[in-house]
Amino acid sequence: MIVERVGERSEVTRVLSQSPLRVLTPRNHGDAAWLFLSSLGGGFVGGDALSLDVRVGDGACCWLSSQASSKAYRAPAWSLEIRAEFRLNSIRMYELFIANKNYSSWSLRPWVLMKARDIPFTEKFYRFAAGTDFRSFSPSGRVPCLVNDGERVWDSLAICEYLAERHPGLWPTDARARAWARSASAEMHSGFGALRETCSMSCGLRVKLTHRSDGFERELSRLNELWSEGMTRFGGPFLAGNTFTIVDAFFAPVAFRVQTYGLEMRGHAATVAPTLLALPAMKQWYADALAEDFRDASHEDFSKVGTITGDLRAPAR
Ligand SMILES: N[C@@H](CCC(=O)N[C@@H](CS)C(=O)NCC(=O)O)C(=O)O
Repeated sequence: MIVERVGERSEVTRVLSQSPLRVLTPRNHGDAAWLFLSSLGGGFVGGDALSLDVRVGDGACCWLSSQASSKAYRAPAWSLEIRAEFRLNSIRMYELFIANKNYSSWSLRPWVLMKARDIPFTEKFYRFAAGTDFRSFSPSGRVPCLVNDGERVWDSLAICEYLAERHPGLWPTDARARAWARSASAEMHSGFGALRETCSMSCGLRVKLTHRSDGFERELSRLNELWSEGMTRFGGPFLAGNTFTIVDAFFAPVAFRVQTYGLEMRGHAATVAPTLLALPAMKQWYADALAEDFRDASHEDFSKVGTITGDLRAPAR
């Protein structure tokens, strides 16, 4: 059983039990997580032996008990053995490896998800620069990469899915909204190539586009359609309802692109980028991006797509 601090609360982030033992985790009004031991046989009796491994992370607390109906029955001839190992503050923080906030759209996805949903992590920042080998920490040689207790997870989609298994509610709880959110995130992950190529993320720049391909126009219109659909079907203010979920994290880099390139978003789709940009987590990313006084030449050439009309970043050193 693993209990971790998530925002103001303690949450059970992993529980595995071997039949006939079951562990129930009802929601609780306070901030401790509740864990109730239960057995299919209706209670614990002499001769039963339980072995428990409980890990409680930094700042988290839990209540561990048995259900009233699963109490230990008196059996004088046999003893009931419960071996429990509690490891307190033993959970290491997630480490999230990312690159330049001004440019790294893929890094932004898990970063903003974890910030907006109060999942604590240590940021490991690496600059794009000749000689920086991302393979020293990421198997694909790309960012983002998440490290948890020695386990490495790379690719923004895999990272968000990994987090969703451990922190309830990162995908929408409503099944229809969840199916839509998964489809829209997958479409963003594997599609929108022309939009990505024409409008590479550069948070601090303002660019007037002069070259817009047919593919780009088609994708911009698809983006309008997709965002409008999310807003009208699930009622906003976020893409799949009233909570910031993984689908919003997937489109967070697009919100910066809308701002940089002045992309035309119409009707219900027009509220999405301003809502995302107003989030404290997005404001923090933006401020950090603007403060970067280092550049990567391969991300600075806009001559094929338009003209730079503004640069709000700290001067390059
Ligand atoms: N599909 C990957 C793409 C990751 C990716 O391309 N990251 C870029 C930075 S935004 C990178 O690490 N580039 C370094 C390189 O290509 O050497 C994901 O979703 O995480």
